[in-house]
Amino acid sequence: MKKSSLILLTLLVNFSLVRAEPVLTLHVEQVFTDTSIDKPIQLCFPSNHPTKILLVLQEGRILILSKDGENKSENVFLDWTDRDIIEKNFEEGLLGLALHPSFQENRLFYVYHTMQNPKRTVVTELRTLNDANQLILDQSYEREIISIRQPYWNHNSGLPCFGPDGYLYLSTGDGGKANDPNRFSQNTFSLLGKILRIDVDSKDSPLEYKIPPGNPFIDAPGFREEIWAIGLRNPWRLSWDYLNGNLFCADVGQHQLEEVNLIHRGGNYGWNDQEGSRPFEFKNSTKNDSGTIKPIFEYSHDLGTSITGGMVYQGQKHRSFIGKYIFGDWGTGRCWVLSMNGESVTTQQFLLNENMIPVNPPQGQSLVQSIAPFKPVNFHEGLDGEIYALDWKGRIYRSL
Ligand SMILES: [Ca+2]
Ligand SMILES: [Ca+2]
Repeated sequence: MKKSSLILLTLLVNFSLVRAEPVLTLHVEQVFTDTSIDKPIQLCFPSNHPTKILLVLQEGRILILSKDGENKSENVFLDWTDRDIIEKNFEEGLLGLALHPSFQENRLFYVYHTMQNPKRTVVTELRTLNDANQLILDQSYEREIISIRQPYWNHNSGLPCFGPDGYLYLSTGDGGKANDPNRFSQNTFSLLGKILRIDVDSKDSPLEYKIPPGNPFIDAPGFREEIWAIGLRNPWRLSWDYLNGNLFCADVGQHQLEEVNLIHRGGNYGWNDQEGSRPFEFKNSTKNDSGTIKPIFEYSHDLGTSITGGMVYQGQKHRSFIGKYIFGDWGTGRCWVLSMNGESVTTQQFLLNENMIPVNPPQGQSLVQSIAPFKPVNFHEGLDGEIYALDWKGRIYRSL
């Protein structure tokens, strides 16, 4: 394995916080340097194939990486680059993959992706061939689970995940454009700007899924019953802390604040009446913020411009990270680690970017001009407890 680009990431204590923790360090290296990677979105770690890692590329392909070996010949698992999935390749494309909780037995998995003509986002169920030794897509099988019409090319969100309850959670963006002009996020007839929860193991015809019992708006007039929570803008990356049952959701802000939220059943997360904990600057409703759920953590646009949600580390290898939420900012490359006590953040610590440069822009310089060598798009924990970080610019880092 190549060990070029050995990088040291150092966590600094932010002294403005309640409690200082010992300085933590995490050493990482760039891996899979012999694979051509463009706009990586996600890694997936099938537990029945521990030596293989699936790499989702936004362009419409999924590659199989050999965990420890060389990857000189590209092993393509899925290739949809000939399908009409992308008009603008900034936020459209293949946006997430979730293995079924029983993937080992039923071989099912779910991709979340855009489609064109008409513009929409879709969850498609796929499966692998019945071969315990290999990971091969069954080209004969495909089932469209849900399709959501998209008014604009941006804010499609992505990265669905299964909850500990076995249901599929999906985070959808507000449909796009600035300001959520149609107020989809607060419109309970719309599936845009929401967290959805659906049961993909059953069908309630004509749906290709079932509304799980316990969804908060069953039989509520004026509500789509798929809705689990409302008021999100572009919630990139849902992830579970399985130990505490917390569902983390980062929500990308517009001009002011980037949010980390804990998603509660039936909750309203504010957009587009609030951006973070503040009233939205172009708010056009008279609603006050009572009843909306504030972020557990937020940062303003002097630190970042587009939050990338991460994951709570639940492995054993890097013990000082256990139970902490690791995430970053796509715009500036800055990364954070939050320590939690139940549902509260007790400390935040910064991670320097890969060049050991603090990513605060110089005074008077816009963030667009600032140095952002690392564009975090996802964080993962491997089966072996290693921490992975994906750089949208085509690099994958793994802890040592
Ligand atoms: Ca959209
Ligand atoms: Ca919010």
